[in-house]
Amino acid sequence: MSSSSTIESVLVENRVFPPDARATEGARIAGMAAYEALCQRAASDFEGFWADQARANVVWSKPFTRTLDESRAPFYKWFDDGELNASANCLDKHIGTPVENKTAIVFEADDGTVTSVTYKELLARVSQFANALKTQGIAKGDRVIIYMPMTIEGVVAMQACARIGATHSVVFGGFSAKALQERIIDAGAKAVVTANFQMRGGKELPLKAIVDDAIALGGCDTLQTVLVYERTASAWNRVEGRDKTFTEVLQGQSSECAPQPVGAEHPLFILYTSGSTGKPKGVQHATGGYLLWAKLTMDWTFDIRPEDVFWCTADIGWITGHTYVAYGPLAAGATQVVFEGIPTFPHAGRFWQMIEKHKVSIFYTAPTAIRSLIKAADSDEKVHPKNWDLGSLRILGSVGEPINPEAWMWYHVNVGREKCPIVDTFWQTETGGHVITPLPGATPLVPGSCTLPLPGIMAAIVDETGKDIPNGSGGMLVIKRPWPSMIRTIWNDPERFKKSYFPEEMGGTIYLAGDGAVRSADRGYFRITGRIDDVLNVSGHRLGTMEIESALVAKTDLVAEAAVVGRPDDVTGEAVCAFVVLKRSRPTGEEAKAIAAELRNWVAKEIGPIAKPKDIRFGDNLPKTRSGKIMRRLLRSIAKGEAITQDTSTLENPAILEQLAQSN
Ligand code: 6R9
Repeated sequence: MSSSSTIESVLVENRVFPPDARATEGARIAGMAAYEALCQRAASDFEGFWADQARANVVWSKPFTRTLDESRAPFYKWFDDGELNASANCLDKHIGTPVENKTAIVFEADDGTVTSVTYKELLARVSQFANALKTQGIAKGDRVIIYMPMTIEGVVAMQACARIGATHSVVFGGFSAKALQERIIDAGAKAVVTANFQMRGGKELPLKAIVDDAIALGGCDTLQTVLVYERTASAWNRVEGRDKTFTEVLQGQSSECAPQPVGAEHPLFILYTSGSTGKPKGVQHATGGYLLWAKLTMDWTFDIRPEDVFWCTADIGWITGHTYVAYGPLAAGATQVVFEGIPTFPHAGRFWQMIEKHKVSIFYTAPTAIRSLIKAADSDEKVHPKNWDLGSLRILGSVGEPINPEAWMWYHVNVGREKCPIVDTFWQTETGGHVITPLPGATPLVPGSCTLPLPGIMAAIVDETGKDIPNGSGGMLVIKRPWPSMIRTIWNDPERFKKSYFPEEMGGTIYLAGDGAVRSADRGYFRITGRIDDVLNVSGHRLGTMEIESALVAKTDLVAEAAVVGRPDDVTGEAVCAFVVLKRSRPTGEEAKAIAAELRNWVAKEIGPIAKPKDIRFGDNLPKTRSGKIMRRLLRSIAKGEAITQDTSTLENPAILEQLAQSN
């Protein structure tokens, strides 16, 4: 089978792929009985189970005596009288072991240039940068924004913050000045670490200039320093007194820096993610539980072995790049590939070429990337994975959104050559790491299903009142007991934390994931059906519909009202569709196209290019109920091109539906 079109479409998925001998042999969790034994242990001695894991997987500078504190639930605390340092757990731990001279990171730049560092070298670089941060007045508890491209330096900056106990907040390099400014202010950041430019797809894109724009928007009162990594030789504008280059601050710094021990609950990082209101949430993670999870899931989900070459394609600006680039692989002592560029440059066979070149054995990417590479391979044989030797691969992973069975099968056949288990890992920024996922040496796989919860994760599907729903019927995904790497709070907003994740109607202590799910009648396997709130998933990136609406109406000279919904898209999973009412009359034809283009660019400027609406439709108004609520379910049908079959009797202005369906 060479193309996606030859793979039959499946309505009801009943293919099962049991783990083969290659995956089971020597696996940490070999076979379902081993998995069930762990689940059993967690169920019968929950705290004892986690205490054992935390002792076995984390190096504590001061051992903990309390495992779980539920006295202020849902503000759970884990291992809270213990002390550790996350960077020491990723680097120092390996010194004096065979890992110290092992390659930690193989970095492939956008243009194909390869550089690498050993664990020992990485420790020296992190320590030097940590000393530089200290010289700049950054201390334990301070917040540092990292706005960096995918580089070794980006990982170094994160690790260096962890080393001195500063809390980092990485902002994805595709976010706009406005989004960056909001995060600098909300986090109360003292420093921004950035690069002059980033290289993507052969293009040099500014980063430092966007930092300048963000600061110029005002309000960044806590900010004192901007540290600039000179990624390229191109000139950039320096603000005297505030901006310093890496070379300047690293000059003369010692490559030794004792790791600062912090309490287990000390905030390791804040990562902003979209929620169901216009304002992104600063998801706060604790050092101890998070680090445990990063290490443990490398062992459990990827069954990582000393000879593996691990490659997670996610950017460090997302949670996947935190747990499975900046922390997990290092805590596991693995060799990993870090890639600066994009999957389609200089050609859409780049991923396959890199797997061959670096002998990658564990490859972890997103369904949207797979789907776009299927499309590319279908139209150009030369970039099909069959052109490369992918024999080094042992395990494949998927993350970020549901993977459709067709894409799963293509990945399995053409990339995994029918030999590699695919771990379809369900998790979220808030969960810190995998929570529902197959185990490569144990779980029989079903395409499109993330299968079963990890041991100790009490996942369930319930109705609005928290009552369990039987297998075979859809409901809301929850996790009934806390787990070590869960979100601790929303930075600066504990009330929103409680409201968003721990609904009163369910008792106030059960974690609500925000996704719909269904368990299969036969195996009890979970299948995620998508978000149940106003969050879209475009190419695996979370976008709040409210965020995009706020951005649109912020164009006050033009836009009166806007409603944003998602519609299914072959490549990106979901696409953003905006319905807009202008302050002037409804445009048509060329004029509508020009205004739509203007609005797209505006959204890119306000949030980032990833949030640009794919469709913009103009109406004289929007479908509303008599009480003035926008009827989004109707807009969703229109966006999909479906006939309206829903009840429209509560609609104030039914004629608008026709207009919106026609306009484009
Ligand atoms: C890790 C990450 C979280 C949302 C989540 C869900 C979707 C992630 C998935 C998946 C189905 C999977 N999601 N993994 N849906 N199957 N394997 O992506 O975090 O950016 O916070 O997004 O992504 O909808 O709620 P984040």
